[in-house]
Amino acid sequence: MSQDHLNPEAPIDLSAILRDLDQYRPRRRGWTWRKPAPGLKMGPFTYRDCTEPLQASVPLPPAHYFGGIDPQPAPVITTEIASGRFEDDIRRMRMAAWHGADHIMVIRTAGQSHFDGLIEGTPQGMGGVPITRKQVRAQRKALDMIEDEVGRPINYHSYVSGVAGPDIAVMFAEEGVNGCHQDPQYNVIYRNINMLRSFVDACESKRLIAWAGMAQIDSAHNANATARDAWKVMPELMVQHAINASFSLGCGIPKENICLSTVPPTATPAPAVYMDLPYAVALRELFPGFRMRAQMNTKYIESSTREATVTHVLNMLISKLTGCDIQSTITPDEGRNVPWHIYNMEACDTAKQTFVGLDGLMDMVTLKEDGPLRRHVRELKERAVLFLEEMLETGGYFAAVEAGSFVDSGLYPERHGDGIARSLQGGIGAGSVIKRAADYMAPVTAHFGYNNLAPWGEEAQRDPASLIGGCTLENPALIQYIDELDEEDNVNVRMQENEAYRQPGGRLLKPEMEWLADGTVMLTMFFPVKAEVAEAAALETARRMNLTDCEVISREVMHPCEGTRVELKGKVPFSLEIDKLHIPQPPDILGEDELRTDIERRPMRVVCGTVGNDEHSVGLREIIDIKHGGIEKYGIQVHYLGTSVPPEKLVGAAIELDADAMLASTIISHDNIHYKNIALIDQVAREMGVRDRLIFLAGGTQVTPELAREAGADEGFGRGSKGIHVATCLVKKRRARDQGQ
Ligand code: Z98
Repeated sequence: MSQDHLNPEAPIDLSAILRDLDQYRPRRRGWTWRKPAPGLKMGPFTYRDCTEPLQASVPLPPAHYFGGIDPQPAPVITTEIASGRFEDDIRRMRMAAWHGADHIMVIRTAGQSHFDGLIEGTPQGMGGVPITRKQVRAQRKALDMIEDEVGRPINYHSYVSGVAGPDIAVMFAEEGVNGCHQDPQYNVIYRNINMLRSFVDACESKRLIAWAGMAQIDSAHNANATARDAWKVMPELMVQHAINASFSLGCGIPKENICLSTVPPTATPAPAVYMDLPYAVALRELFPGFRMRAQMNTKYIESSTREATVTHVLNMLISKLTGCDIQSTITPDEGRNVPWHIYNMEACDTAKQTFVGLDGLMDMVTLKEDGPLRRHVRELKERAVLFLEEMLETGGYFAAVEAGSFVDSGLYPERHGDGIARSLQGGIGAGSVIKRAADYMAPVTAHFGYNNLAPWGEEAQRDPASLIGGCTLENPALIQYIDELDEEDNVNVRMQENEAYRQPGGRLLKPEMEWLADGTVMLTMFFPVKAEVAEAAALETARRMNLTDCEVISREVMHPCEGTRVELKGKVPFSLEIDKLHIPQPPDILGEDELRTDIERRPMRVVCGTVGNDEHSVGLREIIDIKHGGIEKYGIQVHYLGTSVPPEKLVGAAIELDADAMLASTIISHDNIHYKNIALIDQVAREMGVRDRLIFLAGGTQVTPELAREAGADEGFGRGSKGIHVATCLVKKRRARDQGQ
C-alpha cells in the first residue's frame, strides 16, 4: 500500500496510517448523502429507490445468481464499532464499507462523558474506544483511503456529549469528523451532568457543528431504551426531539443536518408494527424537513441473533413505509455483548438486503388516510403537544426536569411519579457556568454568544479569527498534536505485541472476533436437557476442547426438558503456522454460463448407470438430475441405463446412441470391485474400438481420482463431487479431444 492508496488484494497497512499522522489533514468537512439513481439498471433488474453503486464491495450471498450485482439502497447505513482498540476497528471499518456502510459511528470508552477535557494518545478502551485526536485522525485518514477504494464518501461519527462537549466539538471540526450526537438532554437525564452547564455548552457545540457542516443526531432513543415500558414514552420522545431540534436551529444548524434519532418504541411479541407505525407517521408529520435517523429498537434485544434480526427487519419496514435518511444497524451484538466484526457485517447486510428487497414498495402501497392509523397518529400528536404545554406551564424545561417529568413510566398525560428528576443546582459541573466579563473576547471562529468585538473593528466582527491570522479551524498548523502520553497503554505497544500475526507477512494465525489474534471462537451446541444443565454441559465441553475464558453468550430453550441450544465463546490456546497449513487447490470449475453456452453450441450426449452388481443409484442421480444441480442443468442430454448395468451394456449403449461420454457409478468396494469394473469398461471400449472417441468418467463414494485414472477412466470423482465438477470435466475433455490432446 502506498501512503494514500489501498490495494484491494492486501490488508490495510496500519503502520502506514500511523506514519506522519501529525501532518495529516482531513480532506473535507461535512456530511455526505448517497446519490440517488432512479431507474438504475443492474444485471437483469431495474431499481426505483437505489443509489449510485460502489466500485468495490461484497454483494449479498445470492448475488452470484444475478451477475454479482450489489445495489445500494437509499438510506445512509450506519455501523457502530466498539471494540476498544481503534487499530482493529480500522480493519472492521474497511470490511463494513465493503458491506455497504457509509456511516461509521465510533462508540466511546465507558465514562468518557465525565472527562472534563480531551484525552490524548491511544489508550485501550472498555466498551468502546477513548476518543482522542490521534485516534480520530488515524481513523479519518484510513476512511479517506477506504472511501476511495469503495467509491463512496464515508461519514465518520462520534459523540459531542458529556462535560467536555465543546472541546470535543472543536476537535471534531478540526479533524473533519462528519457527524455526531449532540443533545444536552442526554447529559442531563442519562449522565447527571448539570443542566445549565449542558445547555450553555450545547450552544457552543452546536455552533461548531453548524460551521463544520456536520450532521447532528439527538438523544431521544435513550428515553426509549431507559423507560420502564418503552412504548409509553412515545409522546415524550416527540417532545425531546422538539426541544433539541428547535434549540439546534437557534444555534444555526440548518434543518437538513438535524437528524431526529427516531426509534420504533416496541418489539415483538407486542403487535409491534401496529404500535410503531402510527408513532413514525406522527413524528414525520410533526417534523417536516428534518432528517430521520432510524435507530433500531435496542430496549428489547435479547441474545438471539435470529430474533434481533427480525426486530431489525420489522423496524426497517417502518423506515420504508415512512421514509428515513439514515438507518442504524446495531442489531445482534447489543443483546449479547459481543461487538464482533461478524455482527457488524451481518447487520449491514440485513439493512441492505431488506431495503433492496423492498425497493419500489411505495409505488405500490399507500398508508390509509382513515381508520386506526389516523386515529393513533392524532392521539399521539395530542399527547405530545399536551406534554409540551405542561412543560411550559411548569416553568420551562429546567423546572419540568426538576419535577421529574421525563422518562416517567406513565403514558402521558398519565403520570406514575417515577421520572428521572435532576436539580438545577446539582449534577456534575454544577456551578461551573460563569458569565462572560464585559471585556471578554475570543478571536475564534464559530463561537456562540457575547464576544466583545466592537473595539476591534468591522473585519474582526465579521471574522474574529482574522485578528490572529485564522484560528485552528482555518489554520491547522496551530493545532497542538499530542502523540502519546502513556508509555505502556498505546497503539505502538499493542501492535508490537501482535506483530507476528499482522498480515501481509505475518507467519502466525489465530481465530479472531474483534482484536488481531484474540483467539476467540464461538461454538454452538445442543443438549437434550433443560437450560441450566445444558449451560453447564456446554462450558464443560468447551473446557475439554481446551478453550480458555469460556463464557455462555446465548441460550435458547427448544423445549423445557427436551433440549436447549447454547452458544458460547472461548479462546484457543494455540497459534497456527501459515506455512504449515494444508491449503487444497480450489476445484477447477467452469462458470455456469460458460458451460451452458458450450453445450448449446455443440450438444452433448452421455450414457450412464450404476455398473456391476450395484443397486445404489442415489449418488449418480444427484450428479445427473437437475434437482440439485446435476449435469442436466447445463443442457447435457442424459441417457440413464439404470442400476447393475453390465460393462458391455454401457459401452454398447454409448455406441448405439452415438454418445460423447460414459458415466459409470460404482459404490460397492469389496475386493476392489469398483476399480475392477472401471478397468473392465475401459477394456470393453478398447476391444470395440471406441475408447478414443468416448470420454469415460467414473465416480462413487470410495473412488479416488488417481486410482480411477490408473484403472482406465479418464477421470474419477469421489465423495462430495457435484454436477458442476462432472460437467466441467466433460466440457474440458471434449475441448482437449478436439485439439487432439
Ligand atoms: C445510537 N445505540 O445512537 P457516553 N450521547 C448520546 C448517546 O446516545 C450516546 C452517547 C452520547 C446508540 C448509541 N448512545 C448509544 C446522545 C450513546 C455515548 O460517553 O457513553 O456517555 O457517550 O446508535
